[in-house]
Amino acid sequence: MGMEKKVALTVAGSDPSGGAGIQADLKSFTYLGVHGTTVITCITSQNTHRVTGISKVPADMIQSQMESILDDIPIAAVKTGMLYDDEIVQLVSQLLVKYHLKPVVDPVMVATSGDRLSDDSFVSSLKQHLLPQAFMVTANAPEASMLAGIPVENQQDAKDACKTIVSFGSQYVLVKGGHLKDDKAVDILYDGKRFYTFSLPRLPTKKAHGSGCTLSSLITGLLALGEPPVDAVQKAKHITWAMIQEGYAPGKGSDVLDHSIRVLVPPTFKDDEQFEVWVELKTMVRQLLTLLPVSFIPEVGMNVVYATQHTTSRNDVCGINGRITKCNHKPHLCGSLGFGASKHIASVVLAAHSVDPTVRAALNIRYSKQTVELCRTIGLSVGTFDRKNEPATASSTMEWGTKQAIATLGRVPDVIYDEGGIGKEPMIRILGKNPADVLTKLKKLLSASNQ
Ligand code: PXL
Repeated sequence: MGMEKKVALTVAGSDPSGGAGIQADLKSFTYLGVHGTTVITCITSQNTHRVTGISKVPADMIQSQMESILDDIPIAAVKTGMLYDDEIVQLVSQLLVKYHLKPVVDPVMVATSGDRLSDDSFVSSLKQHLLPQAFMVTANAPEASMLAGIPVENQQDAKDACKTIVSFGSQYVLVKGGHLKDDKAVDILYDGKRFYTFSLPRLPTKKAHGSGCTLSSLITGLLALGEPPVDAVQKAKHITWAMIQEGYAPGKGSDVLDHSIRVLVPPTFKDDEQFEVWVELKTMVRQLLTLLPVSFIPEVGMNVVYATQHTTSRNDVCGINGRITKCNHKPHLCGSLGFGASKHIASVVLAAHSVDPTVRAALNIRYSKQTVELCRTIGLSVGTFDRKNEPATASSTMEWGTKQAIATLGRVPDVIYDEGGIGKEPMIRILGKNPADVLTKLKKLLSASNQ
C-alpha cells in the first residue's frame, strides 16, 4: 500500500489535561485526516485550573525524537508549540534547518491559566534563531506585543506588530484578535506586502484552553494538505471557532475545545451572513438530534435548510449534504452542513421565499394522515399538492408543488404535505422564518403527539 495520508509534525509540550499542547495538536491533525507525529519538548503537570510543574525533556532526547521521525517519514508541514527556553529553541531551530523545514511557529509563552510556559531567555532566542526560518508565526496580542516590543491593544497595533515580526524573517505573521478590545475577534495576517483580516463573532465562553494550539495545528494540517496559506488560515479559524463553540469543561476550570465535531465540518463562507446562517442552522440541528423521535424521520431521511436573507439560488441555502437518518434507534446526522447541499428542501424554501421573503427555513418529516391532522389541531396552516397534477413542463416538482400549495391557501403555509406517487414517499414539510421558528413548530407537534 502506498502512503496516501499527509503527515504533519508538532514539536511541543505535553498537557496531561488533554486540552492544549501536543494532545490538542494531535487531535487537530486527526480532525483533518492528517497523520500526526510528535516531538515532545517539555512535560507539564497541569489541569483545567493551573500548571503545577514543568520538566524539560533532555536535549539529546529531543534531538533523537526529531531525527528518528525526520530520517524516516516525509513531513508535509511542521509546527512548533511550547519550546520553553533558549536551549530548546536553538536545538529545534538547528534541526529544522538541517531537514529544510519551515515551521508554523506558535510562540507559546503563557498558559491559559496565566502560568508561564517559557523562561526569560525565550523571546529573544525565538526572534534570533527560529523566526528567520519560520513559515508563519501565530501570535496572540500579548505574544505579538512581546515579540514586537510594542503594546498591542487594537487593530492598528496588531498591524504594526505584524510588520516588526515579519522583519525577523517569517514569511507570514498572524496576530490573533481574541485578546484585543474589539466587538469581533479580528485576526490579521500579513505576508510582508498586504494584510488579510479575518473576523468572526466573539463567543460568550469561558477561557477556551487550547485554542491557540488548535488553530496553529489546523493551519499546519491544512498546509500539509496543500491548502494555500490564506485559505488555510481562514478555514482553520472557522473550524477552531466551531470547536470552541462546542467546547466543554472536563474539569472544574476552563473549557476545552471539542475536536470531535466531525459531522459538522464548517464549510468555507462567502461572507459574514453565510457564516451566521450556518451557525444558526448548526445550533438547531444539534437540538433536533436530541429531541427528534425516529418515528418522524422519513424513509428517505430528513433535511433541514436555512437560506440567506436575499437568497436567489440553492447556493445561498445552507443544508445537510447528506441526511438525518435513523441509526441504532436514534437520529443520526450523516454528512455535514454546507451551502448548495440540499436540493429538495432548498427548492421548497426558494419557492416559498419568492412569495414571502420572511420564509427562509424548512425541514421534512415522515408523512401520516394523523400527523397532518395534528398540525391542523395545533393551529398550523396546512397546504398541499398532488403530484398527479404536475404539468410535464414543470422543471422542479418541489418548486411547482410548493407554489401550488401557496396558491390554494393564498399565502405560505406553516406545513406543506403531499401524498406521494409511484416511487415517491409521501412527505410533510414544516416551513418557518428561521431554524428556531421551524423547531418551535416541530416541538409543538411533538408535544401534541405525546412523543
Ligand atoms: O496554549 C498554549 C499551550 C501550549 N503548550 C502547552 C500548554 C499550553 C497552554 O496551557 O499547556 C503544553
